[in-house]
Order: sequence, then C-alpha cells, then structure tokens
Amino acid sequence: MSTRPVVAELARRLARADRVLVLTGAGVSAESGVPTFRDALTGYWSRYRAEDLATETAFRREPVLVQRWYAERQRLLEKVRPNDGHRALTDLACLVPILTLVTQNVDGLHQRAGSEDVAELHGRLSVSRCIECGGVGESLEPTGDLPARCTDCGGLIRPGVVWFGEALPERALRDAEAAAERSDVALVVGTSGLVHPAAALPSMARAGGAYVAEINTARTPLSPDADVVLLGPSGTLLPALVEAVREVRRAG
Ligand code: BJW
Ligand code: ZN
Repeated sequence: MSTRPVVAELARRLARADRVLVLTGAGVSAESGVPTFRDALTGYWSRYRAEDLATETAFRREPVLVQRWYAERQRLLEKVRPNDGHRALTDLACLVPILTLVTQNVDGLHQRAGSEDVAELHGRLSVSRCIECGGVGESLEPTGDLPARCTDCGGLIRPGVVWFGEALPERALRDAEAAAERSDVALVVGTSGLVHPAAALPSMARAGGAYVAEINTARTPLSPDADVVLLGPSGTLLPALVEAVREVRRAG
C-alpha cells in the first residue's frame, strides 16, 4: 500500500499544529553509519551485553573495557556526518511554531545538523568527566597507563552518558515531559521504545490529545498505540514528510 495518503494526512496535521514533539532514537543516526543498539546485525548489543558495559557497576569492575568501548565510539563520531533525516528535522523546526526535539542519542548529530535546544535525555558521548570530582574535559584515552584517570584527583574518567539505573538530566526530562503533555503532534523516530522513561513519552503525548506518528524501519512496542506508523528509513521518510508540510503551507 502506498504511504502517500498517510504522509499527506500527517503533513496536514503538522502544518496546523502549534506544538510538535519529536522523539528520536538510534535509528535516526543509522544512515550516518552509527550502529543502533538493538538491531540484530549491526547493533552494539549484538557484540556486547548491555549490562557488561552500560552500568556504573560494570564500569567500576572493568574500567579499561568500558573506556575502550566508549573511546572507540567517540572516534567513530569524528568520522560521521548528519544525514538527511537529521537535516529534515532541523527544517521542520522552521515550519511549526514550537518544536521540541528530544533525543536519546548521545552522538550530537542533531546539533551538528543545525538543530537548537535539543533535549538530550541520555547525555553526550563527547563530554567525559571524573567520577570522583566531576571535572569535565578529561580524555577517555590516556597517554600513559590504563585506565584513564583524572589528572586532578586520580578518579576514573567516564563518558558523559546516562547508564542504566542512573537518573536522566533533570532539565532535559522535565522539558521533554512538558512538551509531550502539550503537543498536538508527536513524531517518534527510530527508537525501539524499550528504554524508560523515554519510552513513556509517546503515550504521555497521546494522553494529552496528541496525534502520534511513528517512523521506523520495523514495528515496535510503541506501534500499536500510534495513530500512524510509517515503515521505512528516516533518512528518506523525514525529508518527504517535510516537503509535504511545505506543500500544504504553499497550498493553504
Ligand atoms: C531505523 C533505522 C532507520 C534502524 N530509520 N528507524 C520502567 C519500566 C521498565 C524499566 C524501567 C522503567 N523505568 C526505568 C527503567 C529501567 C531502565 C530501563 O528502561 N530498562 C529497560 C531496558 C527495561 N531505565 C533506566 O535505567 C534509566 N534510568 C532511570 O530510569 O533512572 C531512574 C532513577 C531516578 C532517580 C535516581 C536514580 C535513577 C536510564 C536509561 C539509560 C539508557 N542508556 C542507554 C545507553 C547510553 C550510553 C551509551 O550510549 O552507551 O541509552 S541504553 C541505549 O538504549 C541508549 C539508547 O539511547 C537507548 C534507547 O535505544 P534506541 O535509541 O531506541 O535504539 P535501539 O537500538 O533500541 O532501536 C533502534 C531503532 O531504530 C529500532 O527500532 C530500529 O528498527 C530502528 N531503525 N534503522 C528508522 N534507518
Ligand atoms: Zn577528579
């Protein structure tokens, strides 16, 4: 079945919305060459177990393994670029009165595509800090012995991301929840919808009366509760959607 009528309806709703919430996950960066977490062949978790790497307990147990994993991912980010999906979301922000972009991604690609005020629920990979004194800017890659330690106090250096069991940045979560409750349309892009509290935002938006649209290459646990599910890569679907919003505005 063609997705065109569905895209047209979603575009009409976006064109008359006052407030739009966009929630993104790893899928939006997949076409930039950043592996997702849970996709069977390319996801990070297919090579490692989450609990071996993405918790503070794991880090304290095996700091060298965890630092190496994150340092490798930091190096990858220096080589990748935002894709058409990131750019389309930057464009969409200029077409609606209030757009709140909330991401679970730690790669900074939305900002590099030109998006402003991005609520980063799971932190930022490029910002490392000392686990003892909180000093930022230390490298995960030591010039001397491993593991990398803080030059001020000798504490271990960790990436500035949110691990399982850790609280999300207060302001980002507060902004995301407020935007969800007030949104007219919620676009949920490239997330498996498995990790909370981010995964609760679409249902929060729907409870507040929003029209919820999901864009993903596969169905997710969020799909049954979405008003519309567009199956396909976000790097293609998002630019098409933004073009459709422009058309509605030109026509109206
Ligand atoms: C495409 C595509 C293309 C592919 N186009 N699509 C309620 C219920 C149950 C559990 C909990 C709950 N509340 C809290 C929890 C516990 C836990 C949790 O959710 N566990 C579940 C897994 C069961 N949550 C937490 O611990 C959170 N903290 C918390 O709640 O703290 C409470 C607290 C309060 C006060 C004091 C102390 C504590 C923290 C969660 C942190 C998540 N961290 C990670 C790692 C970050 C570091 C790192 O980068 O290594 O964040 S986990 C990982 O998953 C990462 C991601 O941001 C996150 C979400 O993944 P995402 O983005 O959805 O990616 P994938 O791979 O899963 O999916 C990709 C999707 O894209 C797929 O659907 C594809 O089909 C699609 N796709 N190509 C479009 N081209
Ligand atoms: Zn320190």
